[in-house]
Amino acid sequence: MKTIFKSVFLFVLATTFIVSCAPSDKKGNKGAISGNAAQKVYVAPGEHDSHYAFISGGFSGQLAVYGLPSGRLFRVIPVFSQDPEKGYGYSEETKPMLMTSHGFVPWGDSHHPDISQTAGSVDGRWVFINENNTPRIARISLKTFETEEIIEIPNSAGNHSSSFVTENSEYVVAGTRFSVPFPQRDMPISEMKGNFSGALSFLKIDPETGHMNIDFQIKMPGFNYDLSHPGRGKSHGWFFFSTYNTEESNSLMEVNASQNDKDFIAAINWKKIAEYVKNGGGKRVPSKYAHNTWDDDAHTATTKWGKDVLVVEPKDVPGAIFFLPTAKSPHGCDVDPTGEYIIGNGKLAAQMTIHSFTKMIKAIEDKAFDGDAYGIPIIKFDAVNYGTLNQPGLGPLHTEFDTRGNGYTTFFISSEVVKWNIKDLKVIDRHPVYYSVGHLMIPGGNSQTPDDKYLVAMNKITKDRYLPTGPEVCQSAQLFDISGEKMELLLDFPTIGEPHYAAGISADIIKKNNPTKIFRLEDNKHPYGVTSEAETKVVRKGKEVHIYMSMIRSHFSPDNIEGVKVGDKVFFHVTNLEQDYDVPHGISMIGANTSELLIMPGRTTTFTWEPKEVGVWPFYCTDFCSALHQEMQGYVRVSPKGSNLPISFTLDGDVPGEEEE
Ligand code: RUQ
Ligand code: CUA
Repeated sequence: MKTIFKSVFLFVLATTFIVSCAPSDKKGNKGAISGNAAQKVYVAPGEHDSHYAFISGGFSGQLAVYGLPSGRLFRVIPVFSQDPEKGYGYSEETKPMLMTSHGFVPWGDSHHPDISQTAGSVDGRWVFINENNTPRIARISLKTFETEEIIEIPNSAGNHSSSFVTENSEYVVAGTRFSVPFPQRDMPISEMKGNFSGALSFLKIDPETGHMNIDFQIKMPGFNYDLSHPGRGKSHGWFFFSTYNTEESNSLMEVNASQNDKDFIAAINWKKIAEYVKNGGGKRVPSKYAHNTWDDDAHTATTKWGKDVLVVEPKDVPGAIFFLPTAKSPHGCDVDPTGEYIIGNGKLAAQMTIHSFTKMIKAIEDKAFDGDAYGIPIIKFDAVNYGTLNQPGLGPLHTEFDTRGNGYTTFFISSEVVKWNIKDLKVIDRHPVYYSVGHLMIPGGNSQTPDDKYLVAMNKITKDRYLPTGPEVCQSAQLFDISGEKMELLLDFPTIGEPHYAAGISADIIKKNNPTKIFRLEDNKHPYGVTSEAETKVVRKGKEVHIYMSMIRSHFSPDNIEGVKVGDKVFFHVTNLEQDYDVPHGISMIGANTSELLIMPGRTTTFTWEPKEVGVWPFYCTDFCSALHQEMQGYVRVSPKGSNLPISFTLDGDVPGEEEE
């Protein structure tokens, strides 16, 4: 009996998926584009897009920057994965960014970018993004478009319900998707139930620098914590996390974690817990984690090790944590701009659950509870539920909002975006997407003030939408104009990796942040930096050879180096003496087991080279920087191991910095 149920269930899931990808294509594929769509996305040569979209790369581990409405890709910001294009994770300076308690981890799975907020609106200072696999949160500066900080989340696994930011950037959160032994220990997997925990971590953000610190971790029951969003406006001070696998099963999850008709949204009064912690509550538990920060003056990252975290047991803070019953294995957990409605998208349910914050507060006052789970009160469904949206589509995942009281929800299985009115729970419009949409994004859609002209749907499957490129076609985004009653499809554009989520903002806000354009050499605080060619030199320290090199259009100094031997470890510390933005130079060395370096103006960056063979080996600039870029090159002479040829270095036959005779 059990096996029959299982196979029927799997069959239903499999068929709905196939259906989702095929026939909806015919309709609306071409016809959906109205006559002036091209005009609406056309950004004339030399003109700027009106919005930035920061789209996560999923399994690429990075964050890509696009313009809206053009859909043009401007930059891929390396975050959790090595990037040979920029030397990120290869240069000695950036390697510490990828350090974790498991050692150097060269890859990550980036999911949900969220822009910092001030007074309930996106402020364009930083983007936060979570890493799912080896739990981490990164902070990217929108002044430099570079990753400035990565902090590891201990006692956690599959950091999925992350990295969402409260309305004044007080906190950014991380919630574990997989429950695990807390602290980790050797135990039978079959004894999971009741013995694993789910850590929900609250990281404080420094309002000036953006620096993150783990303020506290809540040790929740061993469910899966899938997604989360902060309360806002009237519900500011609360955070909501969707859960699934309240069954606490550990195998064949597609069946065993889909038994309960309702799972929960966990409502967390973080203000109350922060207060409790401030007054000495909680217990410090040993936990090792890496905290990597980038120093923009020394152009170098360093790793500090966290040794413990403050752990809060729910039972110790009564009145701070509640469960809201929500239809079957909810995925997305979204809060509307007013903060009143909390939406749980039960991906396996025929309905979406809309809870009311006002009702929730009243239910808590009235103690309208339906028992508890591990001591956490479960609020009666009717006491908290505002209503349900019945059969709006198949497989609801995520919801974003406009300022006119509408929600926009993605449906993975039926491949569509549905627009609905939150107050009267009526569907207003639906539009097919191509295909199998996951997230969607409205710029500022996570705030009190969505900038609601555009909507971007991010799709998992593209099939016939682009020229074929072998067994996989890129994933893609689709841009809609949502300013009218009906959604209007304007554009398809391909994305890097898997676009798990995005954050959007008006370009003016970021331009106002005045990205730095001049990089003064005096500001270079790198210990191996030089401020002029006269300071360049080569120094032997035992088997290490340190080259203090400079680069400027169109040569290196020094450019001829001798006295290096097989068995040496050569450090190229290379300073770009250009001071104007957009003038990087690159460098690469034949046979180096690392990437090239792309060095920004005013910066010093280091790579290492361990020559294996004697000879005269060239290096060159990898970025076409000037008319004489092809002349930007040099040689290193490598002598045998036992050679006693001393180190020497020249530029045009002279030692840099020494007076000519
Ligand atoms: S989760 S669809 Cu990280 Cu929905 Cu991607
Ligand atoms: Cu410097 Cu090419």
